Amino acid sequence: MAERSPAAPRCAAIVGPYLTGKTTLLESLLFATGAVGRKGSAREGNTVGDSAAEARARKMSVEMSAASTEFLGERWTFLDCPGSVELSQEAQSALMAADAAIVVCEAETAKALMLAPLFKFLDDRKIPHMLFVNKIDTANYRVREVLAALQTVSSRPLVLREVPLRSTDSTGEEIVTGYVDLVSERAYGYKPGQASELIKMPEEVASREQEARRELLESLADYDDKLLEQLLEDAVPSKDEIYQELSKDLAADLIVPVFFGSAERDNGVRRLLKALRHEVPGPEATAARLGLVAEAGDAVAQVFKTYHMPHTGKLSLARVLAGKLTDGMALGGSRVGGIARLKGHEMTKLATAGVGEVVALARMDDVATGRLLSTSGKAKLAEPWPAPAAPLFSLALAVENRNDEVKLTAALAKLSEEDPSLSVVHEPETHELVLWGQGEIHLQIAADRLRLKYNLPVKTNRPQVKYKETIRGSTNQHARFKRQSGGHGQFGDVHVTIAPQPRGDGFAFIDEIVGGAIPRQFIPSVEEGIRDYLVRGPLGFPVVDVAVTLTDGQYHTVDSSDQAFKTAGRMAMSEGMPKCDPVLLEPIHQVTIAVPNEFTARVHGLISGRRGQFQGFSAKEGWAGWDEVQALLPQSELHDLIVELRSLTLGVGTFAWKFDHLQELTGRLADKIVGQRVAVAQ
Ligand SMILES: Nc1nc2c(ncn2[C@@H]2O[C@H](COP(=O)(O)OP(=O)(O)O)[C@@H](O)[C@H]2O)c(=O)[nH]1
Ligand SMILES: [Mg+2]
Repeated sequence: MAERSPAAPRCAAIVGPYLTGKTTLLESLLFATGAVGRKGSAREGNTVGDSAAEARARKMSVEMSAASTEFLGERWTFLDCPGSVELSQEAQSALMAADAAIVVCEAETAKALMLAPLFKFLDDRKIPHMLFVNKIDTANYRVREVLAALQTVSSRPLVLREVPLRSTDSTGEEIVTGYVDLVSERAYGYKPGQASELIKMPEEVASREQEARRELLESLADYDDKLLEQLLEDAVPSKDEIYQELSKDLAADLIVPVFFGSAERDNGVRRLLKALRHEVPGPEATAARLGLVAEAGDAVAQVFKTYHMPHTGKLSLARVLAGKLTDGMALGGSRVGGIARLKGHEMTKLATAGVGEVVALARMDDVATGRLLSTSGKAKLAEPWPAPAAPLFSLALAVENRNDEVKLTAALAKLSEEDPSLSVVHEPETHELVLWGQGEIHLQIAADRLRLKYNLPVKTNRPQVKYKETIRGSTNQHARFKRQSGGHGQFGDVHVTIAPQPRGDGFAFIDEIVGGAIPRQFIPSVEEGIRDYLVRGPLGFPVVDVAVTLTDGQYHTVDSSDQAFKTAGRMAMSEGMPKCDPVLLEPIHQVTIAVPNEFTARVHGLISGRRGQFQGFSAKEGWAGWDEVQALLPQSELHDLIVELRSLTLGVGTFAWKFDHLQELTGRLADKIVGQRVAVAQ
């Protein structure tokens, strides 16, 4: 290929399911490019990608990690993303900022479905991506079988860029020992920890190589008439032409080139690097993909991740999409208080950062993830930023030391700034601080952070369900509050009728006092006393849907007061309510469960097993082969729904929910809930 001037800094996100070897691949990419002298390993927990204490503690990636390196004179930033479905928001943010994605998967067929949501995101947003089939050293399936399985979940054709060379090892197992590059038609033998060596093409692979090359060219010809004509005439396109087609089709997300190798053994990694170098589009193409509109001369940076570091404070990770950033400049209304390039937790200060760079901007206090910063303040992206994932799982948090409550609130604000799929709610009814997120692991990582980063050990509990209670019967109740203590006494006397209201109508207070049986000015106090009572009814829960009519009463010119009538109102309720056949109300949510349709029948079982009411299902719009099941489910059954749903569906099933109505709950379950409530109160 012709010599070219160095390209602008580029950025690739490393994404894919959990444990496929992404962090190991990053380590191998850094090693191959000389950014690290000695490779860390995921098993030993000393990789660049997993340098956070929480990652080390859990032996898994817990957040996006950026590492910058140089390959053949060109700058690259790799974004190692966590693979857990519970942390997919991180990957989405990284993909927005990257020029391309390296999708890492294992040489497996059974788990292909796990890639469906990721491919969908990439294709919906036309993000260039290549596939790296990792762990080829221990593969149980052939690359072709893996591709066939993965093709069922990718809307774009997966196109092999290389074919494996195999031989039999000493134990009689067939292993992959190298590859043939389908464009250059050169064969390479793997060498552990080193670049592969050029070898003579083994004769027995020649026909397979020819066939695979033909398939590659045919895939490319689907998007290029000139190439199609050439193929029909049996002409052979030049290598340069093929490389150009590959770059063009990758940039437009028309095809997904497929590579394989072993990140752990550094096999196939330099091949991947070369493909990145030659085929991945630059930051201008990414700005165009995102629909950047900026004024001439504007410096523009997209913030795609926020970190709060113990010593450096807030860092906003940003991709420069236009112009040049300078330390100290005003950008999007904030002053840039430092620019640094990252390699995991290692930072290198820069005075400026040009187009394509991925840098951490320090002390941009008012800047949040997703913000597009520009000097003019007017730059815009047409592409919408991914919405924060809706909450699916929650835990109530309590600090072990009560004095730490203020610190906890501040730390949680930082955590949810770092991770928009995490949110915090103060529940006034239950007095709980509830942390919402994407699953059990997600929230445990948050708890780890509180402990390790903020020195705030917390206890986590299943949050209380917001039960309510109401009544099914009515009663007339008289109550008199009278106290004679020395000079000034207290006197209030009320007659009320307590009756149920239709579901959802709430509380009503009706004043039917005529002829001044209770003077006007005391009536609001009666209502206040009644409302006070409603906070906790006879079953121990907030009371709803009750009408109280004040029908009659008496007063005393000297001894009556606001306080006396308030107490009388309250007394009338606590004496009258237990006679009105109280009943527990449980919140019922409207739930929409989304799953690949092979699991729809099982979702039925899941709903009935959780006291749910199946309402119907339909094809999920825009998701080929997926269904959406509608159901009504009690809130108490929603707590770990996502856990069971994921275990049924290889992790891809999800749901959306919203409160629908309150429903009477009687019988053993109700007795148990009330019993527990009474026990807590005593
Ligand atoms: N056999 C084999 N194991 C690998 C390879 N790459 C990674 N692993 C192992 O797979 C596990 C998960 O690796 P990691 O990089 O943390 O995966 P991630 O969750 O995708 O970041 C670790 O135990 C690695 O040692 C590989 O190429 N071959
Ligand atoms: Mg990882």
